[in-house]
Amino acid sequence: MGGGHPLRRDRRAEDAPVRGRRDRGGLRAGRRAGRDRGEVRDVAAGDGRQVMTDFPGFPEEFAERYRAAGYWTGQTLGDMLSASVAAYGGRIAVVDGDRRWTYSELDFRSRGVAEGLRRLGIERGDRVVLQLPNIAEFYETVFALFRLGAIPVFALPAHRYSEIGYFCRHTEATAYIVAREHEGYDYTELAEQVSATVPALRTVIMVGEAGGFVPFDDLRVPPGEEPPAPEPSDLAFLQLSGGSTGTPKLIPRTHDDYLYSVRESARICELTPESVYLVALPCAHNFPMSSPGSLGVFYAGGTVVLAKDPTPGTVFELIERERVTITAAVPPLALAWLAALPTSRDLSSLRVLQVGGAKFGVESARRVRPELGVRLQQVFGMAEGLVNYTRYDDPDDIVTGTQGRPISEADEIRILDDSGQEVPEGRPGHLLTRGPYTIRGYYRAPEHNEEAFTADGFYRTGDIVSRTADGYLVVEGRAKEQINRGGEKIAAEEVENHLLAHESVHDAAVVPIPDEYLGERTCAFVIPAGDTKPRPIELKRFLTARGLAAYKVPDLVRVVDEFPHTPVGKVGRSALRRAISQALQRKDQ
Ligand code: OOB
Repeated sequence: MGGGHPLRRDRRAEDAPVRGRRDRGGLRAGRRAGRDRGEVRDVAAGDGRQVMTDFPGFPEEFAERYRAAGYWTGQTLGDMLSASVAAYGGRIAVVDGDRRWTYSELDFRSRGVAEGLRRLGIERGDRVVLQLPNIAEFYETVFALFRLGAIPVFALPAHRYSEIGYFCRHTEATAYIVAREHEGYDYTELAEQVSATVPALRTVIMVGEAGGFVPFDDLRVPPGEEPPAPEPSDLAFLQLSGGSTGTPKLIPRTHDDYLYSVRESARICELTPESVYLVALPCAHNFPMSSPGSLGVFYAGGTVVLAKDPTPGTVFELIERERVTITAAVPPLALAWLAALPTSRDLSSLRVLQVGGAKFGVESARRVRPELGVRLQQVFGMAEGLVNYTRYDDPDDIVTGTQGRPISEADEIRILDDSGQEVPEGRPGHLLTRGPYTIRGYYRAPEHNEEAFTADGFYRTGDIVSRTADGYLVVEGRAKEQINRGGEKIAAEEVENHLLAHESVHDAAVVPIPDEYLGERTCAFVIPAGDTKPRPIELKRFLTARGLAAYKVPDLVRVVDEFPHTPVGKVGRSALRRAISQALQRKDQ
């Protein structure tokens, strides 16, 4: 909802209570009226209150420019699938175990599921939290939601009540779609908890043994009448931000902007109908979804193969069986695959290994071609937008030593020092970006948007980078309070808030510690509230019991008497990082 409107910034708007269903008619009417003319206008709620729009869209001046340049083509993601069905209908689109769906079948199925969802009362603009592992139902559902104009909220299988409950509440989701079981975890209890505590949620749909929930199979009805198509400038879905704040941020992507990044990614990665892409990472993540990922493959008419887990055994077997040509990994995964070589499996079909999500060290990068016999492509991207690739014809030192250059000549890059001045070439600075597929603000987060975006719409990525003379970016570090645990992002403040909820914790600071394999792990420093020191194991169990995803539970917990402070009185995080790294080094020696 709300694409195309700058955010109103007055307090009244921010204080307005979150809207319920009854307001939507008014909002939609307002949006429709305003969108085409691109006006800045207030949107009236059904009961006459003034409400804010859900997120700041692209200003009309920019939208016009992006359309005129041909970046935005006026297609929706549903149109994209339709075009591929017309061109490649009989080819295999998705492989999941023994299931092989052609483009026509995927399309037919998704139209059926769209009708099934419609019969359950899910309609255009509704938010639907989607938490599925790497199974074909994921694409069936995503395209069904796109066709309906309903908004998928892409949760990861690792999320638990803390995250899922929040996504449902924050987006006022009307439905939650989840698989019964994944990697030994039964989602029933989580689904029960969510449905008991989120009032707006009307439906829980479960893939597999559904118990008291709506079985996914019930959605599989014959396709109904084609629902009215969403506008290309509409919100298509909400993606998750790694974040650095207390609550996860949701990223509003439109059909127009996302499709541009998908098309260009497919072109840069030279995808064709012969391409076979293996999804080893969680399918809902931005990297395997659009860089070029499954959507890039669907655009090009190729085949998406789903791996149920990313272990070398599973992955190598699928590469051999399906003649996979390209796949994507985060650095620890790439290293695990390299470590499993040599293999008796035939990997000769593989042409490209993409690595991204976290910094791939130059020494590791140099191993890819000689050991795996494939081209390496580094990918430095973010769900907020900007994606950088090394190109296939780049010389080796660029491919191994940089994180690539932007997709588009319209990606505006600024690298600034602490005082906001541009840094000279080759010097590290804060990366800010603006462009045809980078958001202008998070979903329902007006205050945070004031900090995360400049007044002229640049996104402050929180990454520290330098730029080569040829415009390639090298990731040098990070200014945001985030831990990048092998590509999985953890916001320090989110974990700190959970720790602070423990009665024996007076204060908490969560920092990264260097890790040879994951790049970083997480260490929580806590100051006890009274005389009894909380035990680390007890705190970890506490976080798990609060429903925090396992990857966010700190690897180490240190109980201390006080924190170092910076001259201005902030917690000295770098001093804490140094202290824990030194202590661990001493232990290793
Ligand atoms: C990808 O997206 P997110 O949203 O999970 O995380 C974005 C952040 C970046 O701001 C940066 O801090 C880090 O992840 N990052 C990298 C990196 N790729 C991402 N840091 C160093 N080197 C890299 N190659 O992670 C993502 C989205 C689309 C494509 C690829 C990755």
